[in-house]
Amino acid sequence: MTDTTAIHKSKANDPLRIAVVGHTNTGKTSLLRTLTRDAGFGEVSPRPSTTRHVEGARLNLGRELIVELYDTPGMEDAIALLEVLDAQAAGGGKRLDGPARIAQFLQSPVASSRFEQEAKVLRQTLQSDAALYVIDARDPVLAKYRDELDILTSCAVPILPLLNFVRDPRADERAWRDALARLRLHVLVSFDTVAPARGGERVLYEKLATLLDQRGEGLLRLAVGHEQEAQQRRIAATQLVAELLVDAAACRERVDRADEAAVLAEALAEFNRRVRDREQACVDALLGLYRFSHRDIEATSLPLTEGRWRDDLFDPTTLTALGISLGRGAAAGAAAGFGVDLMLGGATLGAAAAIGALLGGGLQTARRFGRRLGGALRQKILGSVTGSRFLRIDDTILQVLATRQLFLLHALEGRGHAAVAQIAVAPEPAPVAWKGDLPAILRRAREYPGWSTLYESSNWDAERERSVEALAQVLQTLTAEAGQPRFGGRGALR
Ligand SMILES: Nc1nc2c(ncn2[C@@H]2O[C@H](COP(=O)(O)OP(=O)(O)OP(=O)(O)O)[C@@H](O)[C@H]2O)c(=O)[nH]1
Ligand SMILES: [Mg+2]
Repeated sequence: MTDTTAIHKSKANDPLRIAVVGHTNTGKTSLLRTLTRDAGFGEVSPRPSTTRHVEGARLNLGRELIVELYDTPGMEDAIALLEVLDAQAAGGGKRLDGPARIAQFLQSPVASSRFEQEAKVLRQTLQSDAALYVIDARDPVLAKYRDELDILTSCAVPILPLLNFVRDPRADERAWRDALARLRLHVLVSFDTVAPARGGERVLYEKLATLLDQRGEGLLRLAVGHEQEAQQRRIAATQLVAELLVDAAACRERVDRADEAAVLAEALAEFNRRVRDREQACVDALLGLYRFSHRDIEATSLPLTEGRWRDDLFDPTTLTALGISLGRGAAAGAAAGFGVDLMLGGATLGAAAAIGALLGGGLQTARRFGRRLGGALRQKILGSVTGSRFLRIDDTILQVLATRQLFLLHALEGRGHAAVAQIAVAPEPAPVAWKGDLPAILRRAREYPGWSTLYESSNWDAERERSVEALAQVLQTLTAEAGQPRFGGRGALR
């Protein structure tokens, strides 16, 4: 008899044990990263044989441990191993079934020498309730894969082949499906670990559950639970963006002695800094919510440098890249780095943002733009008007804020934790959060400066909460669909 006492199968109430196995470099560790939403799990690299030991990770539903996933080293020489297994079976003089053959191999000297890596994989597979066999779908169907599957099926645990890299144009899903069917593996799943399809995780767990029959019940609950978590995450994310937009739209800062250019310029600079910091806070919160970090964003295209948004929220090239055209006045303001409306005596000036240019660009710019704006307006701006003056964020900048956050949100939604390429927020074609006038909710926010947290004097009320909620709901419909968001299209903000 073969000694199988070292093999401990899980019991009915234990968490399920799933071994993640396959040829080297097919994305096994990457799969664990994505399923656990932990970008720090294990080591991932384009080099073969990166994972050298079995490493476990847990999938919980609340506090309940449902699944233990085991990452394993890649199998490297299945053809030679199969020869050894066949020779051992022939030499033993007894007809052994699959698991007994594997157990016999595990006790032989080669299992701790030449085939040490493969032995770790097989030991873990024997101890598991099922195995996910990860395939690089770009690879042609070669004999080595057939031999690997031949050996793995000998362990007598259900095997679910998982086609990885399916988003790559070289992936040949059809060829793999045919080849696997010939090996009597008819249930398989396509799952790109770097950019999993929405709902892909659910399909994976459901298919695995069918192979596990009654023991699959926990997986079905896990699938539902994780989808609910994803939905809650999306709601929380759109609330973060809605909060930012209401904060920014409502913000209005009174400027005393505004007729002094230097004072106003200083106030404008401070205002811009607060808007940028507020946007940064939203980015940080979104990254945290999705369990990503600043390393996941390309510093050049998403205007982030060293973990901070670069100071180009008000930069005309940012606006142009996002497909947002500026009115002449706003463009002039933006050119000088001030996307801010100045309200004089409570009324917004049409070309108000140009004031930023007048004041921020120094006397020379002031003269240049002042001439362009005409004498009367120039007079008005440069100090002959009495009464209150307020700074507030330009409509165009609000649109940029919304577009950037929605784009980031969309990228985070579709990103697996195995992804190594950074998010490049240089949308092509450029999405815009809305077309034309400011949406009604934000227009309304404009009327309630106390709703903003940009300056200390916040005065929140139930109406603000309702506005944030309503805005978040619109944002949810914009982000609910998979694929490229069309922010300006149907369902866009009005
Ligand atoms: N584009 C893309 N790259 C992927 C995908 N999955 C894995 N990779 C990359 O493929 C390489 C190998 O990934 P790993 O997760 O280390 O593969 P592994 O199977 O654990 O490798 P070993 O531990 O060496 O057996 C890494 O460079 C990954 O970033 C995918 O779905 N798409
Ligand atoms: Mg690995």
